[in-house]
Amino acid sequence: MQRDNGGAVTAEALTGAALEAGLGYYREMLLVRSVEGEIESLHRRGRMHGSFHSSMGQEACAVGVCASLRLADIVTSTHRGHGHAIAKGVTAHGMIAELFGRSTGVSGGRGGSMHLHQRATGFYGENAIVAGGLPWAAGAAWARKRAGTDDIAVAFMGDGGFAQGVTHEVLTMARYWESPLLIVCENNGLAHSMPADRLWGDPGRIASMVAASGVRSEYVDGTDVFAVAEVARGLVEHVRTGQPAFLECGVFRVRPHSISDADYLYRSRTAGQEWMDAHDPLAKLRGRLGPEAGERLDAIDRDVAAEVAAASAQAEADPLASTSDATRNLYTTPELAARA
Ligand SMILES: Cc1ncc(C[n+]2csc(CCOP(=O)(O)OP(=O)(O)O)c2C)c(N)n1
Ligand SMILES: [Mg+2]
Repeated sequence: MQRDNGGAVTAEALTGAALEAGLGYYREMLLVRSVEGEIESLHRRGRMHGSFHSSMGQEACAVGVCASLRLADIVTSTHRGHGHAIAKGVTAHGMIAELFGRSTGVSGGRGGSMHLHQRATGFYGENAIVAGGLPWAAGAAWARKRAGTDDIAVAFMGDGGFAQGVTHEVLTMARYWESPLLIVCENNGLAHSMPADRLWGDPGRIASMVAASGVRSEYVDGTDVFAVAEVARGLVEHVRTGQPAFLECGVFRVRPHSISDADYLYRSRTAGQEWMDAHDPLAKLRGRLGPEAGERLDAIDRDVAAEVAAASAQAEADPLASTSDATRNLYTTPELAARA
């Protein structure tokens, strides 16, 4: 959900505009949860293949950050990017069809789960290289500044990405060039099996390391969508003035690293469920919106379930991407294109 008004929402008042914003966040977060739930189910039933990294537990971060973005702003993502894509505007059908390898997928069925992108929504792509989206976003941010716009680029990354050299190069260049780049680090407590606290200490420490480098940096509870939206709005405003910023969101990886990962080898089998019982961002938001919103929330539940079911059925029935198109849209130069 993107709001061109910058999302005038406060954490306290849950009437009027704040209530409407909360219902919007709820719908978007539920759509992420439901699309990923459908993908998981399709995998379990042997109908969908390939890898899949669930972002369950991290929905409020994607939705809260993208609430302050415009269509013209761009987002780059990670291997765990379905939530970012949906929050930036990719539809349930476009995503599920993409993972089915259908020609109607947002990337024509050629991107799959970890390389889907959609230029029209400004979702400039997931990728499987840890922190690989940062230099893309840094280049896009600088290009936008040079073009004289106040559009910005947002790069999502994981806590593991902070150990990558490229992250520090990007921070240095973005500060030096005064690039409109917001880096959002989803600290979900693990980089595969490496606990984040062993590398970085308490949540908030990554943000404080970045702050020490001179880049404006904040930490927020990534399970509270109102808090994320509010902090992100401030940072986005700052970035639009032509400065980089950094946001660390404290979240949790509820599911195994990927659908085929044996996470019980390095943490308890019940860790995800226990965390959800106490901190589920959707349940938290539902509670916050209060019993008066109950009927509207139930209607959203029904709408989203119907939307995802229809999207999935349509996607599965759609035509497969054609193998004869396999060499289309590959990297080229004007010179090579002229010779082809
Ligand atoms: C450069 C690089 N190194 C290692 C890997 C293998 N790998 C894939 S995901 C991952 C963990 C990433 O952790 P984090 O950045 O915290 O993201 P999360 O999976 O927690 O969302 C690793 C090490 C990779 N894909 N790329
Ligand atoms: Mg992580």
